[in-house]
Amino acid sequence: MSVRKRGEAPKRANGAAAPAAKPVDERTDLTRWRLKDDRGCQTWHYLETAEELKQWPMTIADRYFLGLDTGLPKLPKAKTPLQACENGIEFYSQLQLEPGNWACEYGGPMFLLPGLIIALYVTDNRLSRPEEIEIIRYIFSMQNIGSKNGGDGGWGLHVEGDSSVFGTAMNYTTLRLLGVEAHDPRMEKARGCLHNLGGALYGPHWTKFWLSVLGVMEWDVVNPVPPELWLLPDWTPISPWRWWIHMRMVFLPMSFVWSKKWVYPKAKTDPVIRQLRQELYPTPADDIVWAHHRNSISVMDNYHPKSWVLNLINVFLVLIWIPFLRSASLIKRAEGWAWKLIQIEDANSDYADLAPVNSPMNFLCCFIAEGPDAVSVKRHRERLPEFLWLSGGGMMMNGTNGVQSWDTAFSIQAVYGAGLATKPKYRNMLIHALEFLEDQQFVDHCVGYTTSPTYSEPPVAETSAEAGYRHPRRGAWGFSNRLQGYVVSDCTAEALKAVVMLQTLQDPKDPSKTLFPAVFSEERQKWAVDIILTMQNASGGVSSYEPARGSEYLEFLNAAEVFGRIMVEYDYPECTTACVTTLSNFQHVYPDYRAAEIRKFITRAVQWIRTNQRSDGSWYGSWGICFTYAGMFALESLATQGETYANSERVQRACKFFLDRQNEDGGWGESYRSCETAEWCAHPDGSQVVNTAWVILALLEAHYPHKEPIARAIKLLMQRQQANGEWLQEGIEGVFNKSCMISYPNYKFIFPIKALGMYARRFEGVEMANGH
Ligand code: LAN
Repeated sequence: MSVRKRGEAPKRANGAAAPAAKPVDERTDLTRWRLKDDRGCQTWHYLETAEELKQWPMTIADRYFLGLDTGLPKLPKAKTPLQACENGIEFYSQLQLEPGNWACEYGGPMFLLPGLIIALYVTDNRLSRPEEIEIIRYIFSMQNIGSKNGGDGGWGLHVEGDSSVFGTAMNYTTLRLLGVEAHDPRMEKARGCLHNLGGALYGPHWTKFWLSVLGVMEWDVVNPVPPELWLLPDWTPISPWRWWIHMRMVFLPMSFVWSKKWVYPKAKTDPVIRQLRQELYPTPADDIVWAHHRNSISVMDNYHPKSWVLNLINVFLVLIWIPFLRSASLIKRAEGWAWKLIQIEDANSDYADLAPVNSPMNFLCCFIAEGPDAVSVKRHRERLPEFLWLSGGGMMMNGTNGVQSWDTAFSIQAVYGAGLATKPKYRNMLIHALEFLEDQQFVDHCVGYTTSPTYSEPPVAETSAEAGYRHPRRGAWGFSNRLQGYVVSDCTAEALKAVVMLQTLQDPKDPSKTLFPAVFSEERQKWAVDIILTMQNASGGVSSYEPARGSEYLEFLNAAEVFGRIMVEYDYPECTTACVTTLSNFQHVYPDYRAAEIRKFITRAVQWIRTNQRSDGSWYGSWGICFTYAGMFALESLATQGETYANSERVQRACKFFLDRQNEDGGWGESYRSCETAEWCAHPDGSQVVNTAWVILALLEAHYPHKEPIARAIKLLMQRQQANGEWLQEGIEGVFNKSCMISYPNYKFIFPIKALGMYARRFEGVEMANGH
């Protein structure tokens, strides 16, 4: 990937000298882009020369991701659900990448690119020009224009959201930093929208943070982010190590930069920054009393208003703590410890970091602490592009550095669940996927863990400062890849489940043999189980990255305004089910390993699932939209205990919840508003393939006895399938923090494939090839 320092040719002195070509209308030649997947590290490359193009041909997957014609043939029309399932696999298998994983765009949030572009800008770095051109194109393609969300010209928190100050101020700024002119009609429209919302001053905390770094705002406008909190003894109930991992890992670098009050050194002279100071506010920036606007926030951004407790704390910090008590020595100690923790995070992930919010921030911290030429800065700069993803609509920033392990585990499970894993045709694909998972399991401990007082074998959930507060990780999987290195409970469980499924599959011709190579040793499967066993909360439920470490009362300190339920870990039916079903499968294979603990884990977890059901029969989903997603998982958990429609009032209620909401056409469609409001909201576009597949799977798990409603839903999946076996993209599928949506494009393959195959086995007498 070519890296150009700002100021180098072609000359674009920060917008002072306008670029020769109009950047807004530029686009690159999509046929020159290639996705490189190096053991799960994914980057997009633009090939400049004919020679390069010859050396590196385009793959079907490249073409698919870029929205170009894949040239894949029409398949014989599916007459049965099983044939539709196989046609789906036929298409989907073409998207498997060289190392054995699946990939996809993972966009949705509209606040990620701005952090990256601002961090690069203030450190005098640039992306390559083709990347910049495609980013500009993407941001414009996500603008609310025409019929999109009222067409007011702004951007929302996420791609489908209504315009907010966060979305609009940040994306407007990004476009300007990338060279788009203020008089571009789309920018004028965006400014109008921003001013109507009150201007950038009415943005949430993260807007104020980044714009202060850029020198477009002044630090007085930012509510305090004191790194001193990291000095609190670990036993205090509000210590940051107890917060949800994403919040503490964003708070960490943010507190370092806030404490330094660091500002882009050229802010005063850079014409674009001076212009932005005029463009982002309805009144001239020089007249603004910044300190008066710490709490200014537009209604469109105020999803989770700050609590009175937090407001009080902020008053104390601003009026008393900062001016009178925050001594120089304390500041030094706090910044020093925060810096140490930042270095641990960088070391543990080879500078990839947890997510695309903290990664650019850590990059900036390294720049501030060690200067532009430091190894840390260079390595960050090299790894940041792993968050970028190119689609037909331009270049976005993914919500993580990929979906590698997660989608690959689910893909294996889909083929297995469809009863087709023994088919010779799919063998290579599955072996490849299995090998990928093998390569991605974490086999090393975190920095400082083995020498910490909390080290234990098998591991326990305890953590300590010496371990960088990390949860033990050896044997686990993350959501993306091995280098990122963060344990996720359900990613570990779903990956292990896929491994156990394949490695125990009997050869149909000779049942004394297994069909797949034993890529995983028994020991490495047991490591994964050891990790899962550390994940359970006192409630019996399971959270995402760690068991809950703090009380829900910490939500009083939620300062982000735009998200809900972010301060601590919660119990999730999705994560809980993944662990229950995996442990239960594992126990069948290794009945003696930690047997009593596994049984206890499962019993308590399923009990939690039962208590988490709402009176209308549903479960609220936190990571997919929404009741359709969680219901599928919860019913799978209950099924492991033999609790089904025939014997459980609870399961009957759950089925009724879904059947009451089935559309005329046989499908289900659920809007992301369900996540925001915690009430069922029908999708405005009607039935969605992914929601429909989830409900089919839920009803199948429930052993719902009547074929008719499920058959109608299956028909919808078959009707929506294209001649080449694919399904087309519909509404967004995923969510986090209640308010932000994120896309899972492979779900439209994974879940219909699984649903069609399972249905065929259940209702159409298709023999189960899995040896069940
Ligand atoms: C993800 C993506 C995957 C997701 C599942 C595995 C599906 C879930 O079951 C557990 C939680 C997890 C791992 C998850 C947590 C939050 C993430 C990392 C994301 C939704 C992807 C993006 C999001 C992250 C917080 C985005 C950065 C934004 C901040 C507010 C810091």
